[in-house]
Amino acid sequence: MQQTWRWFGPQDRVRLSDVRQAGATGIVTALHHRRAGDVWGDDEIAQRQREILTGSGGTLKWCVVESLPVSETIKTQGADLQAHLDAYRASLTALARAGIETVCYNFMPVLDWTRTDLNARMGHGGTAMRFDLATFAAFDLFILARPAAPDDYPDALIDTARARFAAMSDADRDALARNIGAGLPGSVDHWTLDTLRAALAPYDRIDAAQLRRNHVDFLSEIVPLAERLGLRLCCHPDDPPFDLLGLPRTMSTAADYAHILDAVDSPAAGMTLCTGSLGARADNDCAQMVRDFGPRIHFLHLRNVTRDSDTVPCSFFEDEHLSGQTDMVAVLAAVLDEEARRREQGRLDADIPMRPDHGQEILSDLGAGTQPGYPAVGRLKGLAELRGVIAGLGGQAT
Ligand SMILES: [Mn+2]
Repeated sequence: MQQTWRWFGPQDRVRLSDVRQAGATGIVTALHHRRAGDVWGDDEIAQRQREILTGSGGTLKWCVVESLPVSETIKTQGADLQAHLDAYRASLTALARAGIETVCYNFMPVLDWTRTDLNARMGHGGTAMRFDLATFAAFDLFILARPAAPDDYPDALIDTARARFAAMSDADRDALARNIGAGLPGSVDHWTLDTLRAALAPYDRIDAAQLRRNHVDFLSEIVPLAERLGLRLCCHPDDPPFDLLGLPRTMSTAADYAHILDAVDSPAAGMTLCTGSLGARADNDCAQMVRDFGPRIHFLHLRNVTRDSDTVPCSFFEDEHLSGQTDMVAVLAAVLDEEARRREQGRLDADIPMRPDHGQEILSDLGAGTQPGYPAVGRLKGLAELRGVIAGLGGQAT
């Protein structure tokens, strides 16, 4: 496995010199200032590569793009679809020219990763991110006031959400709306209540089956080019892996991945296996997914969650990397088996890039103002633990 680290660009308070001390050897980043649908130009890609090389004393390079965002126009097949597909292809072509081979994306409608609390206090004194279903329902029912929301929750949960909402101050309500509307980490796209309502509207006519068709259509349009360019696309799972705000989510389970990867049967169309996202469902077995989808896994996000219950949906928090309900040792053992198979087959991508996906805020992270989920010390701790497990299993983390 190659140890990588997400870096949000020059404004990231975690410096490239910190990344080196953490022991990572590759950088995961994006042109975060670009909006979904923009073309990524050669100059801007080259500038970001130079920043990484210079800032790390020539030791780190940009090895995974996370993410090249898929626009709502593509997900909903709205007006200007062809222009958005052309832009996506142009960006892929420019990335390939720059020598970058792995491109992560996701196909979540409207909302990307979603948490209700970015700084939940843990017993050890640090903080972690949390998704609380009743608090989320309070947002949906009483802040966003989505007309169909009362049909989407059981009565008991609505009662809990009503009480939760009543107990919140105006500042609490604003903070909750901001947390949910935060958009992609580091992204310039943030939702207000009005823009969120407008973005939900096209999904009145898009159910899960239609969204899957749109995803297959998108891949059918870009995968032939990705094959020619030698690129590996990898789809990140839904986070959390269940429907939100009445929107279909269709990359939440092994069956969801099997559907897409079978429909577009190319090594250029693959999976970002995120144990943190998938682990928020009790019916997802992440180690089994590594065995099932191994050859198509192009990128690994290693993180752990602890769920409040085994129901779907459920509340959960982001636990320490080895402490949650996903058996991280079993996942890493399965990944090492897959890498050994690739070496036997002579595959050039035998070292799968992985990164500690999120970390709790501990020690000097507290108050440091880093991106939610992306503190320096908490991730360093996670990476060090993962590296230790890999070594214990007889594997190698490069
Ligand atoms: Mn992830």
